[in-house]
Amino acid sequence: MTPTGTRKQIPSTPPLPHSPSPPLRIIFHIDLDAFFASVEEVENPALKGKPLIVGGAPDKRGVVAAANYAARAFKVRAAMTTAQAQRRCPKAVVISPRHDVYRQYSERVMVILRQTSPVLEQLSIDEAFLDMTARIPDAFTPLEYARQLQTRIKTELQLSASIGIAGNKLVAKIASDFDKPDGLTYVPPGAEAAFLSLLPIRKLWGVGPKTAEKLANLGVKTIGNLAQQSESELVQLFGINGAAMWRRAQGIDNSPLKTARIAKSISQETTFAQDVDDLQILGDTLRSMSMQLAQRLQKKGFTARTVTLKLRYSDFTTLIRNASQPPTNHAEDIYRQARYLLQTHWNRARPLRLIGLGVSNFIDGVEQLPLF
Ligand code: TTP
Ligand code: MG
Repeated sequence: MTPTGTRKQIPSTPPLPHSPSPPLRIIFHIDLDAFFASVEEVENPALKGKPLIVGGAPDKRGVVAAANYAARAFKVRAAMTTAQAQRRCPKAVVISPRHDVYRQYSERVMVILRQTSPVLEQLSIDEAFLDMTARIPDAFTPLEYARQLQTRIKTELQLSASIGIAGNKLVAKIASDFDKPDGLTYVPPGAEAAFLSLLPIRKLWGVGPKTAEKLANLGVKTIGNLAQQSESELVQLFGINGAAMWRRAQGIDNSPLKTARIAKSISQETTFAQDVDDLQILGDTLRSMSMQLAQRLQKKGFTARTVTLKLRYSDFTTLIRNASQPPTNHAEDIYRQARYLLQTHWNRARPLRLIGLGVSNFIDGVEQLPLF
């Protein structure tokens, strides 16, 4: 804790003398190893073990998105130009990114994670926090349970992941990066500050290159150095960020997981270049939208009960009408309802500037978001 004398000088952080200490949490941070490159290895096992770069073409000033660990041994890193990467590792195979494929693998990983805990915050395509508080069976330690999760991802998807386990998001994320690849790092309660102390300040959230330079001028290179600074001095130098930085350097972070609401409706709409009164054109548009909605439903593993049609006339008056049916994710069913709604509700004397189609009332839905 801060000495009382210094805390008084900090206008931006309210004093917390009597606030109860937050309950102990168990947070996992899972980050896949060399994700794009690892997916390419799964898709083509002949690549395994060879230096591999996923990135833009060198002659088109492309950059490295991911390099497997064999390529990293040659100091190939993400974000360097592919040309430079090839100079460092001439033997590396270079593959153009296939984002659709990576997204599919990512979704499969997230399904496993969501089965492990529904309290999930996805941070990027290959990483997520899981709140595991009260979700680890008594027979397991957090470390053993994380190892099981790691093994499951390996067995089911052939992907290797690193997991950090700690009492908060900040430390869990730094821990997952601590022993990559295939890492498993547990920071028990009370050990946060000691774990962080030897790491460079750049590992801390909110410490960018400029802040790091300013800190280095004060002789602050490690997180431990930062933790030893006086909070008030950091506030003088960095304002409110100084106080936040000081807290993080002690390993303190009470931020909750930002769990996304699962979308419970999906919709599409088209504004026509010119107003349309041709039933054929409207029908074709609805058919193509039905096919796309069905595909999106199938991808999410949902079926929907309700189809919603939106019509906007040239004077901008807008009509929204629903019809329900047994749950479906077939384009034909959606289209049939869409046609029925169009024929029932469209005043053919009035051309349309926009048509929209949506599906909602998902069969395993929890929460309904407004359509359109
Ligand atoms: P990261 O998790 O940062 O990197 P990584 O998974 O390749 O390697 P690590 O083992 O260190 O976790 O990013 C995940 C994916 O995001 C990465 O595989 C490719 C993509 N990505 C880019 O496209 N550009 C970038 O600059 C970075 C850093 C990542
Ligand atoms: Mg990764």
